[in-house]
Amino acid sequence: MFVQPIDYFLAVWFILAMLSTVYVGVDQFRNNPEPAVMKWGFILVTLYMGPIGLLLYVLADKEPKPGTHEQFTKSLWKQGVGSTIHCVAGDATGIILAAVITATIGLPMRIDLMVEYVAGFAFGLFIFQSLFMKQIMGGTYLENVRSTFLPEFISMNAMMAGMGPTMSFLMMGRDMRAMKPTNLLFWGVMSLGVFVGFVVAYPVNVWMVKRGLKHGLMTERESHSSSKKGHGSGGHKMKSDATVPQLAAVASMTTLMLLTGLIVPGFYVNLSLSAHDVGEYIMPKGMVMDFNTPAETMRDMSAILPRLVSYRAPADARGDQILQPRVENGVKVFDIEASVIEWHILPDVTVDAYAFNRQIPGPRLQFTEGDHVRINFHNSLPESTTVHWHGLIVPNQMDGPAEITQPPIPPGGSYLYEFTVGQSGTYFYHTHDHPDRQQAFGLYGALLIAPRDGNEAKADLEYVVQLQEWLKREWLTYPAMLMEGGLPNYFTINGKAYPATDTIKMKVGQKLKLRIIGTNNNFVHPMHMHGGPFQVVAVDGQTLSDSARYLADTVNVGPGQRFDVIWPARLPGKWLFHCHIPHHTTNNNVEQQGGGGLMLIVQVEP
Ligand SMILES: [Cu+2]
Repeated sequence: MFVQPIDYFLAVWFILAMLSTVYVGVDQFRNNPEPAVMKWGFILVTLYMGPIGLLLYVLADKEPKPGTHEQFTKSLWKQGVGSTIHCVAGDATGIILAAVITATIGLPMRIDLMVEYVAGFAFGLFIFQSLFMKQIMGGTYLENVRSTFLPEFISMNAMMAGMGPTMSFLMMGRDMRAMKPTNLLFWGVMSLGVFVGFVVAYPVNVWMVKRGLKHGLMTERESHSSSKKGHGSGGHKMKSDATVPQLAAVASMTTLMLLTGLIVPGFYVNLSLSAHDVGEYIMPKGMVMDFNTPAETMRDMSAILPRLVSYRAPADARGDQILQPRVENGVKVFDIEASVIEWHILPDVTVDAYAFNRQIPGPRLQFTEGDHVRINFHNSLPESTTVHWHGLIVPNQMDGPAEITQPPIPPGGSYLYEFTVGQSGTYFYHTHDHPDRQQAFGLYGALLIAPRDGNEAKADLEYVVQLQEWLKREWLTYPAMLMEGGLPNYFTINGKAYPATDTIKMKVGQKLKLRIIGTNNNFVHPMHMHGGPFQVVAVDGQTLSDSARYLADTVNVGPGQRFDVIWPARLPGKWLFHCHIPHHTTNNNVEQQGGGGLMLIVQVEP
């Protein structure tokens, strides 16, 4: 619930709205001599507009001293407030009820708006104007419907001309929790919408009061009159002096305003979507969303909802932990589960992530060439997924691409991957269902296969490097991707950004083997070594022949690529291994202790 700053603001706002409403309600029934319909009008509007409703009540309606209500409420601006309150109370109640119902059953926004207009108009006309005013105005119910139709039409049009676009732009905006009545933000948008509607409807209400088309504030006292209703500012029976051309012009103008307010937002946001389509998505700032951006696009780029996190990893937790198999009838069996976790990429920076076995990167799978392996996979994510064994020759139905070789594994579902390992070298595994979203959230892990004959380039130490890009902003984690609004601001080696990355310790004369894996989604990272060149000994799991090996101090590691390199420690000191795109060695553009992101230190002792 409380995942954005606005949520805290709204909580305070609605507490104030409740207190304001209680005050207005108590004061209306204890001290204010006006008809019950106006009392309820102010109570409802204060509920919707909070302290602003209270302000209007105190400034325009609450008599300063007993017996002064008639005099106090006489001026036109206050009468206009009364007239608008009356209209807004009825219309907004209808609109809000309709909005809750249409959101719950999942109608598209543009249908929502029409239903809301009809409901608001009906509620205002048939209940607040005709029914509640009948006692005051006299006459039959039908006569009241007829006589209040035009003023209600004009006022409702203006009200919805303000409230409609407020709802369209904010509900279909960046934070689409506003689409669902179960979120505070929905009620915040309703409140703001009522306020904007009030402001837009106020001028025509002032005009209609002035021309005798509508009542403003009225006074109703019981003491002097035997007939309970009777006198107030100007009497309750009205005679309008508005001309037909004037009425036609005002009615046409407000109709035009209404149509503009309903149609124009559709040039900018997709009003064909419903609360069921996009109800809880929060989109990254800067993302391009237009009138035909599909719900699938929004789902793909939306943040992980923090309430979906099922496990918070300790700040010092490390990923890439070796997963020990159990052996069943000679088959190595590995259990892997995907779930939503919170992960520290720095001591004071967390990301919400999709993780294999609650770690980033996922657990290291170690096979030996010739092994028969079974991976018992369970999906505890809120969306479907699969696992792909990158670079391995496996039976096609074990390969992992969702929809292509297997149905996506639904939330709560499981899948058995089973194959014989015929290769050796450096590989990795990752999701193959919406990988632009899921792999960006952390679904990847190293897969290292030892050759049966032991014939591979050897070194004194080995270290696996898995690259990743993250977008963490405004307390939320979005999938980093090369789309507007999706660019990453954090970068990790093995789930940690420098200075939280490992320091590799070795001695002069020792050789270090780095297995660098492009587990990231977006960039080719030129991984560079200080302190002299390394020898590239394997590419994409394929060991190079002696004559094919080469010296370099930088390898361009693209997504999906693997490089095994051997670096001899020549001189003592702290030697850096880092990406050579300098932005990738910052943490949200900040350098900490000389860098950030894709950087680690190789500490060489004499
Ligand atoms: Cu880079």
